[in-house]
Amino acid sequence: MAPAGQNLRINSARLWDSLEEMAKVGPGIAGGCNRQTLTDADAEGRALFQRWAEAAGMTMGVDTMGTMYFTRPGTDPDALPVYMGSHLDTQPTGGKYDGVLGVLGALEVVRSLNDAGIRTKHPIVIVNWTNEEGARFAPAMLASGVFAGTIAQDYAYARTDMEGLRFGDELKRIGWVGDEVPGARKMHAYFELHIEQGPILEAEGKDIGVVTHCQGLWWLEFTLTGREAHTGSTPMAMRVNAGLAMARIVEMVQAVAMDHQPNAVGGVGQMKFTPNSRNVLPGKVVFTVDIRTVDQAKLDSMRAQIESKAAEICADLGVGCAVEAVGHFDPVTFTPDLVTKVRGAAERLGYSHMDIVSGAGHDACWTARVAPTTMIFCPCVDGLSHNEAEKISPEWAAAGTDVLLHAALDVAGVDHDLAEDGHSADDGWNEPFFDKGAHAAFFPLKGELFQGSEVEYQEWLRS
Ligand code: HGY
Ligand code: MN
Ligand code: MN
Repeated sequence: MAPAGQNLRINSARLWDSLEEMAKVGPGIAGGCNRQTLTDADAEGRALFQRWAEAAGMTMGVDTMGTMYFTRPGTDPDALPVYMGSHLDTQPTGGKYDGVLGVLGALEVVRSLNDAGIRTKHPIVIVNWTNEEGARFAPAMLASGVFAGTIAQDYAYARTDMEGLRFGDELKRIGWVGDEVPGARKMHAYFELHIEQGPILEAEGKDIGVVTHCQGLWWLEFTLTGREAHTGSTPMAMRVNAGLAMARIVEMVQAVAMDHQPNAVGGVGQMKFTPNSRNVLPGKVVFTVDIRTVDQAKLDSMRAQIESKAAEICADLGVGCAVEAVGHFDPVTFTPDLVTKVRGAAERLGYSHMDIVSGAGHDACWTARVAPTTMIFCPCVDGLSHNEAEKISPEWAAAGTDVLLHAALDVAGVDHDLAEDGHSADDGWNEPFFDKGAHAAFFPLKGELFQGSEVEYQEWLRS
């Protein structure tokens, strides 16, 4: 007989409805999303998710970085929880699925377990990490970095956006400063479902990416200092042109990345001219170079070459050059045992799959430092992401979430499948039962969870 719960599938229509509902919060201008971290839209998305998770019988905890944790009790209160999640914040011109699929896919797992009346030995916790994107406040994966102990919270709170607003002040303004110490929670395992954000799975015709590694990353913020001068009346020989230096550095970054092929990338996505007036040569140019590769030696070599060549370019032009690393993590190897669980779940479920390295960074890159961790990918159309036209299919979303469900069940342990007692979600049965161990009552088909003593539970039943 298949292990308990093995015939379970998530409710694909309900998952898709949740994705579409969340996408209405902080809409973009071209069909995607602009729900940047710590904005009012982010606050609205957090509140919506809290309502959904609490309706699924989960209880919320929040840490001082605003990261949200929702717990579904297990039957063994001493067992460390199995965590799963991702992020609800988006790029300014983001898609509907980057990060969101991982958070709402985890919710769908819990909803499906509730429907089926399945209790797990280990508790299950869903996580929404604050500021994964790093678009408004660098670096990316900020809250998970604080959780993993690799970024100091004071540093995080002091980060400012392009308008000079501080992370700590904005978190307070939207009312999501929690009381938990980041990292105090211990994880039995962490799973992150995410869209691939690249073209490989779709091109190979695969439903599931079994993620084995993630590229390492440097974000090098350059501040070039020129001399503000009239673009019309300043002779070419008299210019101290920070804009020209920036252009040469961008070209050089492209060349360095190409010299480190295969499997290395480099580019610039953000720059700021000051005073940014069309007829004034910039006095200051600030931009961030983003370089990535899964090979540690290459990552270090690219950084060293870019910094030394940039200094030469600026010296040639008499432009001041300062550089600060504002984001970094080394290449990540995910936990082989969990990778095997993901691969096994895909196989049992009959989904085509392939091993893959993540090009993008994820919160899992930091949790991998403190707990057994792995990721599950689903394809995305043309590999497009960080673009409002980001697209996945309901089938891909469902397949990835089914694999999340079964890989997590493999680790969390099915302690009791009420279906074995002849009950199922179809017969409308919703006889509650009280779990002495978990101190939790369970209303399987309503997804409600009462937590308290048996006496309180009896009173609750009579209420
Ligand atoms: O930059 C990244 O890879 C992620 O989207 N934050
Ligand atoms: Mn993401
Ligand atoms: Mn992203």
